[in-house]
Amino acid sequence: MMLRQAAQALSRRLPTTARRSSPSFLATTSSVGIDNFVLTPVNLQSKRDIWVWGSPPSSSSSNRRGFADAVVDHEMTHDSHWSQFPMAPPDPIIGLTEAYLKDDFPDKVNVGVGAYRCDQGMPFVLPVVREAENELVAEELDHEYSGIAGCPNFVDVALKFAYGDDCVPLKENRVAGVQTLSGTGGLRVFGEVLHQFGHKHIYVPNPTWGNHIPIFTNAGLEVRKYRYYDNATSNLDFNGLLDDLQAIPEGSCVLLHACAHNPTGMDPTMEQWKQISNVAKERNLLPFFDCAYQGFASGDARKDAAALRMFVEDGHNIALVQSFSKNFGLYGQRVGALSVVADTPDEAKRVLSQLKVHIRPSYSNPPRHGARIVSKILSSEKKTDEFVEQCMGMAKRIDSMRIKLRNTLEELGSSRSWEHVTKQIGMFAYSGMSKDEVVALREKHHIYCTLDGRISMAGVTSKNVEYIAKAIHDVTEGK
Ligand code: KET
Repeated sequence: MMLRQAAQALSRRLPTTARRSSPSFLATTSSVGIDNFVLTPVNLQSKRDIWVWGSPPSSSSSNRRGFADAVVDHEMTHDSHWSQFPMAPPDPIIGLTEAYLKDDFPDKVNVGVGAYRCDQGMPFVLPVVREAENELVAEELDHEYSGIAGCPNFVDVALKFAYGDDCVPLKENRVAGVQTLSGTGGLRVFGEVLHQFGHKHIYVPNPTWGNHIPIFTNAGLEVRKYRYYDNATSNLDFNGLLDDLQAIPEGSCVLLHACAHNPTGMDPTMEQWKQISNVAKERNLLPFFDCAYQGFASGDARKDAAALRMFVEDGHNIALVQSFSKNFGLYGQRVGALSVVADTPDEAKRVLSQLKVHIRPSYSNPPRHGARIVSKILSSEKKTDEFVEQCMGMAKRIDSMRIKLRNTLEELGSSRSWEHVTKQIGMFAYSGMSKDEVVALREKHHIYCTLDGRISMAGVTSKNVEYIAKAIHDVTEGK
């Protein structure tokens, strides 16, 4: 019998008065037993009695504690198991959507989460995604479990999408790949596998996507930071970045944003990537690419993979997590992939086996529908071209909103420079607003963005851009 079940069974055997009434009553009760074990009350003075589970106690109370094989906390004054649960804070990104939905102000704006909206402010389904979906419905497919590693065709096309058709390790069958629960799930699986195979820490840029830190911490890794962005100049701190990478312990895993860095929107140039690749080589670092915005950086999904492709050409055995949330607009379908470049096909097989061993007790196998959609699109040249064009359309709309936001702020006579808004790429504008300004924006103007001043440009539209610019001007002017 499981310990907790046994404890509950024993608890039910106590007289109701003992379960519900004051600890002083319990002081008179002795041990009760089941299945040759006993559950004995100790620490009877406090409201919260501790029941010690194990072999029979001796008379002294210190020995009573000593014999314990395990300790079961039993709240005697409540029936609920959850009474000790404190309220957790809302998520810094998803929590904003929750707050936004509760706000009844008619002109409220959600520029928190990175989720694309069309110019009418509505969620957007790519026409090519709709088309693929309709075809899938007509095919009347079954809903059997997928394999632990997901849909093989999806993994195949997803890897080609990122690494390119000409990728040598792909051709040599030495890339281990699995379908994951989108980018987040892939990051978590690989974090846990790293930890299991001896990594104690992981290096992430400062700043980085907020969720990287709890993902890797919960995977058992210590999260350390390398310099990335200079707030004073609203630019990449490239010297700081290189210095920090040069100083970190050899063999460490370094997380890199493949393109459209979140939250800053500032990517290294290809020359700078080359220097990062060289340092990674010298220090034998493990480059781990998080690729969540392939298509949103340059507007061309193929070009946005240039940095990771260069690392592979340079001979790095990289790990890569891909998300299909933003570029394919499949947010809620949870479509992603995790892949690891190995030295040999045999090594790749062994890595794959470990990824699978890890996935099976976590969530068994990934969902099918979204992977089928991506698979259908990327297996067809025509549909892939349509996708590239439609993805480009999203990136262009975002770019036009960057220009409009910056121009409006300048027209309003802002004394700050907003040049970085148009220099940055991807979904976000890292505005440089302070926490107080962000809070004022929310409280006074019902505009929801993250506390670090990140604005999801994907939520800015022709209709709300002026309202947003005026509100930003209001909370920042004169400071
Ligand atoms: N990596 C990065 C860099 C990233 O910005 C996100 C999502 C993810 C991975 C994970 O996405 P997934 O849907 O699990 O594939 N970022 C946006 C959404 C979120 O916070 O969940 C965001 O920053 O708003």
